[in-house]
Amino acid sequence: MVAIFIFCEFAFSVICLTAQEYHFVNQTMTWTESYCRTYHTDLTSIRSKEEKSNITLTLNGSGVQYVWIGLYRDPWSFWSDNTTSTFTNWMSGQPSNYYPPEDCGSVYLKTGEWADDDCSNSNYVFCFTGEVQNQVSSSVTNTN
Ligand SMILES: [Ca+2]
Repeated sequence: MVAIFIFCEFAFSVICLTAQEYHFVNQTMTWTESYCRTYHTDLTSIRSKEEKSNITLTLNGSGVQYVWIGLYRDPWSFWSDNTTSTFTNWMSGQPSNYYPPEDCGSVYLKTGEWADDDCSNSNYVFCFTGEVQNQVSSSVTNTN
């Protein structure tokens, strides 16, 4: 499943920066497996309501519940592609660190809301292809 969206920045004028392709990977894996970096660019970031909508719409009706996204605890403000944003969309009660460590972020597709989860759990993954800055290490250490 592939979807392509154009992202625009609204500053003094509208500048469309990059086209991103989203790729839903129809197999489950841990957050730290580097599938997205091997075959695409990285796990996807969700830095705005528009990105959230694009992703939930892409997978609408797929029956998938949770997918890994490029969110990790450090301290939940950076994405694995090294972008950052003030946009957050946590599920009520999350991040919970319920089974410590829950250092990786997933999105619940029915609502588009986020939950922290154990990085070694298996989830479907959502990759993107596009421009990146410096990627962070794909290994996550417990910072508690
Ligand atoms: Ca949690």
